[in-house]
Amino acid sequence: MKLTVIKSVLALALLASLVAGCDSSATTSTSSVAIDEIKGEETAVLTDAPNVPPPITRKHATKVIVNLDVVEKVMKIADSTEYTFWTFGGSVPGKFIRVREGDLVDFTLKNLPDSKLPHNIDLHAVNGPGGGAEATLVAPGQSARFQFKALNPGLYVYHCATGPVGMHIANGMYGLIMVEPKEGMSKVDKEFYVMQGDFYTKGKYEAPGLQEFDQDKAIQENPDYVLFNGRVRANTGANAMQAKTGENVRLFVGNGGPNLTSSFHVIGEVFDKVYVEGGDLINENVQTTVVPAGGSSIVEMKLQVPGMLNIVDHALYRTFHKGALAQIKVSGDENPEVFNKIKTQK
Ligand SMILES: [Cu+2]
Repeated sequence: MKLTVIKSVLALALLASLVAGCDSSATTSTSSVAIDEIKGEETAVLTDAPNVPPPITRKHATKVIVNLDVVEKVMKIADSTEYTFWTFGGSVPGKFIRVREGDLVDFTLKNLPDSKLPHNIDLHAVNGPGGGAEATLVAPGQSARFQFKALNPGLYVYHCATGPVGMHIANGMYGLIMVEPKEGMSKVDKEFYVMQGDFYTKGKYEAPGLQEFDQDKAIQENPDYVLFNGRVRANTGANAMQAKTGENVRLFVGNGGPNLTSSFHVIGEVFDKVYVEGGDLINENVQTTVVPAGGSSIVEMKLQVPGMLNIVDHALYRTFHKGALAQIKVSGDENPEVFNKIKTQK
């Protein structure tokens, strides 16, 4: 009799635990489906540097259609110097792509008919073979399509991975894709896209005319140009990025390489926040942040005083002799509590 009772109690306990187990697994799987459930579809807004697409405001995952063209074209690398760039979308760096964690990205890469070579794309945000490289290898005039789930939030480099890979990257084939976390990013006043790359030409820095790629210099990691946004003075002077005092500015920073690591620095400002390597880790009060080749960083700074902010690679020969300079023009009232030049009597 006693044994029967014990057995019944045990059976009930087992049943209860099974039911509880079922319940908890049912809850987990339901909530994970709810987070990632794809509702509707939209076509991605793609932008050229220094512009970024608007922040994502939707609270659900969707199918994001990305159409990116590979364009081989001659452009100025300096005022009197031309270079045959290979690009994602017609400029260097390539188009900025912005999606949300959990989105299904439906990606089509088209290699324009007048290209001379096959190309593909490896997006570092992809969990899958070659980051999409195998699925997207396309000859001139062809296109290829694949889908991936944006599982990991963060700022990721994408690049061409067609051999010789170093050469395709050295010719400008890289850009950034931001996967916003599902809870969104903090609000800021301005956002800009700044991407570094190193370039290797037969002629010296700013030698006039159309310059060819120099393989030996690339192997020696001895670039003639180290540039922000693909051109000497791309975003300086009249083309500087614009902001105002009191604004909080976010820079999405990438480094295509192919070779150099960037010591990314803004002269006359402090990074209040750095998303280290473009991931979740936030560092605060940083002077110079490392951006490796094939890596990224997100930096934020509240602009305190007016003037021209110089964005540099603090390996400074690259800035003064190889072109690594971009600028943010800050307008607004002086703020003598933060910075005040004292007049001295002679
Ligand atoms: Cu390529």
